[in-house]
Parts: sequence; C-alpha cells; structure tokens
Amino acid sequence: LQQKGCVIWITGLSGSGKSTLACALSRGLHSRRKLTYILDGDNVRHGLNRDLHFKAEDRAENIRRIGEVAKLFADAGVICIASLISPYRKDRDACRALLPEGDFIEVFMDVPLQVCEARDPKGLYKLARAGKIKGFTGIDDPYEPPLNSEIVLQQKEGVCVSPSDMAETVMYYLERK
Ligand code: GGZ
Repeated sequence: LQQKGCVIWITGLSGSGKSTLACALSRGLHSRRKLTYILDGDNVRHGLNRDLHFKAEDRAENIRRIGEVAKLFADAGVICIASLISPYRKDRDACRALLPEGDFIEVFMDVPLQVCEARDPKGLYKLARAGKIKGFTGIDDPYEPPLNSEIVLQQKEGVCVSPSDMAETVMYYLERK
C-alpha cells in the first residue's frame, strides 16, 4: 500500500452537505487509487453508537468513539473520512489531539442555517421548529464553528458549488501536503 493514512474530519450543520462531500471525496480518491473509509455519524449511530442519543454527553461520546476509530484507520494507512455534525469545538480538538500533527484535516462546511433549513432533506428542521425534536443543532442546540480548520467550504445563499468541486478542493490540499 503506497499511501499514508490520515483523518479528514468534516464538520457542519445537518443538511450542510457533509455526507455528500464524503461520498464525492471517497470516489475521487478511489479514482486516484487511494484507500478510504467513511465514518458517517448518522450511520455509525445505527451500530457502534446505537446506545447514544443527542444530549451533550452523548454527542461528546459519539465524537470521541468516531475519533478513536478514525485514528485506527489512519494507523492502518487508510484515508478515513469522518462526517458528523460534531458541534463542540472541545470534542473536535480532542480528536485532533489523537493524531500526529498534520494528520487531522478539519473541513468546515460553512453553510448558513437558513440554507440548511431551506434544504431540509429529511424534514428534521421542520420537526425541530415544531418542537417535535428537542435539542436540534442550530435550532435549540449550539453549533460552535471551527476557528482554525484546514479547509473552509463556503456555500452562500443562491450560489451552488458542486460536491465534486468541493472534493477537488480537498484533494488539492492533500496533494500539496
Ligand atoms: C442534530 C440530529 C438530531 C439532533 C437527529 N440534532 O442530517 P442528518 O440528520 O442525516 O444527520 C444528523 C444526524 C446527526 O448525527 P451526528 O452523529 O452527526 O451528530 S453529532 O456529531 O452531534 O453527535 C441528523 C440526525 O442525526 N439528528 N436528531 N437533535 N441532528
């Protein structure tokens, strides 16, 4: 295997495009003959993390476990793509601290709440606004935006950047390193 492992940590609100970017990035890296693995919060919550809910301690534990698993993949030489809201800075930084300097690449999906809410692909914002989901990130639970992420992908209202273009931005960063 001719590659070095690392963790690409995609953070952002629900509906900001984390999973879509993870898939596009994984596809792009495969076509460059790189081995990747996606750890998606929503999926991992069906298995390894099915005992966890959305209160702050549970999110912290969700993030911690995904960080530890991502580190194992990186140790094995895989480019591990973690996509989860990971709303708290402290928890993301703890995952960063598990890896050697430079091996944790944080990608911030900087998409305004209004845009995510307008997309509402699963109708969850609507439920949260109606009070049917409590503690929804961005509505009645906090999201702490990264201050020093390696990559910021901005999606302004009305301007659309394609997932493959976003994936290119990340791959360009990886190639330069
Ligand atoms: C935020 C929630 C919530 C609450 C369910 N708050 O966009 P989705 O639907 O498909 O992905 C979201 C997912 C969030 O799981 P994560 O593991 O990424 O979150 S965290 O990093 O904060 O632990 C969303 C859905 O679960 N979802 N309830 N209350 N998102």
